[in-house]
Amino acid sequence: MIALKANPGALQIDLAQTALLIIDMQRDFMEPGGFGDSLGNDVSRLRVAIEPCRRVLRAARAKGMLVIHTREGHRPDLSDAPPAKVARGKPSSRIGAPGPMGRILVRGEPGHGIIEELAPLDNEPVVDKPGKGAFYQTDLELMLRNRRIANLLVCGVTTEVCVHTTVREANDRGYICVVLADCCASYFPEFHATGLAMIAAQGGIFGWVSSSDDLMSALSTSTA
Ligand code: TIU
Repeated sequence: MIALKANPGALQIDLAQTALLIIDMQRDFMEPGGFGDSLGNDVSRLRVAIEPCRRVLRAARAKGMLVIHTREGHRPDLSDAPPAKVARGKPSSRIGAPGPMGRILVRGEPGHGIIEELAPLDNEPVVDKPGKGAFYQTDLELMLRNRRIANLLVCGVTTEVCVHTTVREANDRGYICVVLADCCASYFPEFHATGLAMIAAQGGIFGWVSSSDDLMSALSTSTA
């Protein structure tokens, strides 16, 4: 068990029932020439989350926790990409269009891959998702159920889009979500701050918000 400082209140968490969920730390969102860039964003803004994520990932592996990575993207034939999603953005840089990291937001292309700093190990599941939420049209829930997971430590990008959507989906399914604030980032600092505030508001309407530092402190004094 660990005792974790969090907003709106401290939590007791059984690590055996806890997974680390790292959302979409892909080149497509974090490097120039990918999907995030094609939407007109300053992708350098997301890099602040890399080191905190790396620290948390290392700690989770050391504790033997289940680590699950997600990637947003589509089949090469785009059959799983809603036309309404593809139609948004400049025609020359839409989903499926060629870019410097391969076809934008397409599975198997260099841009779709998780950044090297957070590369999954062979024994860590990678969930490919066609939407913003990690539960939509994926087998994530089945994997969590099979492992008796009750709590999710959530990291990744972007705070108000894929992290938020996933936390909302998880919360409705009964999971206790703890979002690690400095392990998430947004192209819009104000959305990051407000997105986190929304999670913890109203007594934790969607979950809890903590930090990599608070997690490290809690892990260093864990009782099991
Ligand atoms: N655009 C944006 O902020 N995010 C996404 O499109 N996907 C994720 O957040 N992964």
